[in-house]
Amino acid sequence: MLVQLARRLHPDARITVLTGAGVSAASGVPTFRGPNGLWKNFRPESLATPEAFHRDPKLVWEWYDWRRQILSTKKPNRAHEVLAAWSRRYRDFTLITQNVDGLHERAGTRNVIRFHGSIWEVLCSNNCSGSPARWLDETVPFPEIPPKCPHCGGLIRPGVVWFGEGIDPDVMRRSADALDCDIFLTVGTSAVVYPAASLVHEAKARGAYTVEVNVESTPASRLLDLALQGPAEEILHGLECRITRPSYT
Ligand code: BJW
Repeated sequence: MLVQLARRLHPDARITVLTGAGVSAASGVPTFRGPNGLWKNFRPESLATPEAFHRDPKLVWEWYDWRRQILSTKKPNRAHEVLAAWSRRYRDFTLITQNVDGLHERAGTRNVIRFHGSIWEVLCSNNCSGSPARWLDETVPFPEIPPKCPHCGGLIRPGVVWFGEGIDPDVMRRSADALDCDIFLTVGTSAVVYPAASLVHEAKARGAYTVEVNVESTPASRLLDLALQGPAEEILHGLECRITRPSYT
């Protein structure tokens, strides 16, 4: 299987990869769903919606501040490294990530589309005229929760996409462009959150060879051309060995 897939990943191949929380699992970042997932102990509607933020910004910020503290101690793993190497090697490579953790960027990946934003960016919830649309703030932990806008003194919010919020139109357009590819890999995502979950199906409809890498099967598995079951950090490493050393067994 990996040998045949490695052959498809030839130097002129147009490659698009969609990643989810499973890609960062080996770095020690909790996933959302599953036995040890974040939603096991926290209800999404209490924490990851605009209504939750409006109702209790302190609670929501405590959760994000806690996750930022965890993330600040984590490093990219072998899955991030392989994808970063591909982004430098292939002329036509796009990485669409649902992850907000910034680990793809820290691994040196080029052409990353952050589908659900970044936990390291913030924006003024008043949309005040004195502040940029969004800005980087890597303060860990925040000295005051909820943190305030340095310009208007109102609340700032995490630069992520919550349930019920639309995907940034420019992000949507760039992602749609990347669906015209030869190979579309979906890696470490439960494939249940839309519209991200529809991307692989659209890529297949446009003619891409579609591959899933996941430790378990998902609603997408049986609809794709190839489903590889196993940890992303191991499967992508094995694939990279076969691409760079064709005699590798
Ligand atoms: C491994 C591994 C290893 C573990 N190796 N694998 C159509 C149908 C039904 C519902 C909807 C629909 N369209 C829209 C909706 C509503 C909603 C939605 O999808 N709900 C479903 C859950 C039912 N979608 C939205 O609300 C979206 N907005 C929208 O559609 O707006 C419409 C609109 C238009 C115009 C104006 C206004 C509105 C927004 C969705 C935003 C999602 N946000 C979150 C939080 C981000 C911020 C934060 O981090 O706090 O994004 S939720 C959470 O889920 C996060 C993730 O990016 C996302 C996906 O999760 P992911 O990455 O798949 O993680 P897990 O944990 O689910 O899965 C991990 C996987 O890894 C598992 O499969 C493991 O097996 C695997 N794994 N170790 C390989 N080592």
